[in-house]
Amino acid sequence: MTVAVNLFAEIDRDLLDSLFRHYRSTDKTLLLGSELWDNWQLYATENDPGATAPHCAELIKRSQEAVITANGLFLVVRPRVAQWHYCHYDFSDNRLREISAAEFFTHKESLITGSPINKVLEIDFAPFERALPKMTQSRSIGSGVEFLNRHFSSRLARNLTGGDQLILSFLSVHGYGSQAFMINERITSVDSLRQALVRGMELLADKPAALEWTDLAQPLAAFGFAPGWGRTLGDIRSTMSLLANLLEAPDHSTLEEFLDRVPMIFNIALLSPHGFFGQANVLGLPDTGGQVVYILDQVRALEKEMQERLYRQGLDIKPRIIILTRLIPEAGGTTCNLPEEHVEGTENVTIVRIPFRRLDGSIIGQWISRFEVWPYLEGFSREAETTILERLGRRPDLVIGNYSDGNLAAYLVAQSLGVTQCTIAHALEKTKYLYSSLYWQEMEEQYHFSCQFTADLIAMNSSDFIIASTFQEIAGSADVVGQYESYRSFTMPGLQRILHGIDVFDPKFNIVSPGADAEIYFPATTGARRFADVQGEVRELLHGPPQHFCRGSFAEPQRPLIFSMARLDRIKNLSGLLQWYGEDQHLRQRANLLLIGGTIHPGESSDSEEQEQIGQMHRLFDKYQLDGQVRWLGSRLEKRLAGELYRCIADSRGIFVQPAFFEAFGLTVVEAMTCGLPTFATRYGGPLEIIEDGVSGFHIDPNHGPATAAKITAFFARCEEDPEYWQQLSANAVARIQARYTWNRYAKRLLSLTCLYGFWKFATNLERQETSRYLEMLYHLQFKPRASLIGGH
Ligand code: UDP
Ligand code: LCN
Repeated sequence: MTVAVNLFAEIDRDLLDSLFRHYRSTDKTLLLGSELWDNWQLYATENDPGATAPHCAELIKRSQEAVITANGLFLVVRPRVAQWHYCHYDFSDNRLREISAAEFFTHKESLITGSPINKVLEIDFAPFERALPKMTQSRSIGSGVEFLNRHFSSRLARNLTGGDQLILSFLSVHGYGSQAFMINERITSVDSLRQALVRGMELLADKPAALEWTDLAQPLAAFGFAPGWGRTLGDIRSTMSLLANLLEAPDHSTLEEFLDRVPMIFNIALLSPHGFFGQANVLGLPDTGGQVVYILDQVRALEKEMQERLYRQGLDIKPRIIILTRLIPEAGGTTCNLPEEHVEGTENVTIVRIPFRRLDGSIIGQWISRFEVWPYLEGFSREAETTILERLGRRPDLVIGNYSDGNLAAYLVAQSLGVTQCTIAHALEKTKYLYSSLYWQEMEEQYHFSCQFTADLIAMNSSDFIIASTFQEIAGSADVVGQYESYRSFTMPGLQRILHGIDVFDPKFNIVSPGADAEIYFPATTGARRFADVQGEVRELLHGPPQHFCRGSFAEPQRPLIFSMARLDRIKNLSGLLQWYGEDQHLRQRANLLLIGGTIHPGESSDSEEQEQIGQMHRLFDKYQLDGQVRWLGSRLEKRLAGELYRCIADSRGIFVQPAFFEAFGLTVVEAMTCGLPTFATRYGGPLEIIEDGVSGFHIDPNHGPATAAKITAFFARCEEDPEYWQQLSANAVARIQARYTWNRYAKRLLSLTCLYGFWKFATNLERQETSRYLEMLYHLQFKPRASLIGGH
């Protein structure tokens, strides 16, 4: 009996048969997990499911979907994180068997195409991965580099001579321009390296501790050492002793510590083409939110950490970072029409903007939705590559892609330059839109998912490592499918069938969580640090007379505030929150609602989804007569103002609500919690992991508005009885963020990962030549023809 059929072993066969027939009687051909569950509950109340009902309930809870045909039922079961089984039940002979993903897709596709398609492109990365080490435990997912270290270190240990030689070869490739690092030409063999280390450490043993590399460079060079071992005598000595230990007995923690000290990262290029990438006046514009905030905070933290590392390594090199984004000539009130901008608060970080061009070379003037950028990316990447080389005068040490478009561009640049590629998704659209792959053809005109999902597959499979903000982003939870996990296998009928797209057990996945800018976001209780200079402006925003950019004002301003801020995307569901509030009289009596997002004037928006949401917001204001209790600000806030706003809302004992149908990570959640606001956030996506429900905030279900409104009302009621309760939630929120979500920790980890993957790429040829040829075909034969169909270029 196969694994999947074992899943059914504890369930009475008659019960299964009768339940499956019940599903068939719904006359639906496709049932989602929630529909399977609801129908099971209905079935169980109307029938006597018998003693095996709990096992059956468990199975249905773990079922993702079912396809029903005249003769059979196909069930997809995910018994635990990242484990998938496809099963078929035959109504004619009651036979249950496990089938392949391909067989399941053939039948699923026929829901769209009318009859099973046998010949369609099947994409399968599994054959390329056979020789690669894979993790097996789901708790290891997202800690890829630790796994690789353990795996390869034991191989190094088993093969001592080869391992030593490898480390020597690795050291000999490091340098900057004509300057070699770590070792010079005097060290030519492992033996000479060992001897040099003994002599070096002997020399240092007698020297005064205050000496630095410059004082010791000459005698150490005579033994074969080049700069990079450390600035202070103490650091030089400990780096040498780490290497000596490593050569004696390789173990993963010594290896990790040593590699972290080798100077390898001087320049980084980041690619983030879509949206309005600027430092002011952009947040809240279409396609412009957390990714911009993330990257600007990230580069500040990375530059600081790179500077500190290089200083400690004893090198006087100034690290450089370039962010490549799109130049938008018609940039509204933003700076996105400037070809270059220095990033504030950094020494050497620059934003360089490159335009999108049509086939004839002419420049596109206006903003383009992130769903329409595909035909321009190849040209963009080519110009980006030339620019990077011109600016840096050498290849970057790392190329980081951001979001689907930036990751595809990073693939093109990193492949061409032969450098390490890191992928950061920020958000994968596939799980955001229901049926986005099955009904791709119907959505193609607006969303072009055929391009996006193919680009995602290319980037995921080409990158050397992937950074995710949370575990759930990779592999979800017991109940929810992970964003990357959803690319494991899926079908886009008539276009492609993905049998093995990405494996979440691949050690390339690493969780590195971002934070919130500590200069701007800090607890409301830290009185002396508060931005007193903008508090008047905050009061105006909250209680000032109506302005061109706002609707509503508070008739009872002393009430606490419920606050939410997001781009006006449908998925962000600000209008949902407005509706829950409008419908719940108890909540309306306890608190006012403040919403910040988009613009209140449809004519000022160029984005169709945003326009539709603006109309919806106004309709709800009118329907529930909310103008005295809700204030909606369609304005873009300067950063310090935003930080102080969160704190002022905390002063009023208010809360933050994140009502999205899905939120990949959720920087606003981190910002609000950092400022000490009790936060209610969607249970779909990152907030599920950021918040511990009932401890450092609350999870809400955006599909159950009335229940959410009741949960919020109950919170305010409890706070009224016990004012300490608000305080306790607030303190727990601050503590949670400080323990897990800070940029300082992020930068250290990202740079360590870059060093470690750099070493393993060198050591084991993880370059995957075969995969990269396969990816090239996918890019040229599948992605490009689809991209060329997008109009206007
Ligand atoms: N933001 C803002 N004004 C707005 C909407 C958003 O300043 O009208 C900021 C918000 O403070 C946060 C970011 O944009 O820093 C949104 O990030 P998040 O991860 O919450 O969502 P995203 O927009 O990336 O989906
Ligand atoms: C995109 C999103 O949708 C958010 O959930 C993230 O917080 C943001 O990017 C930054 O990664």
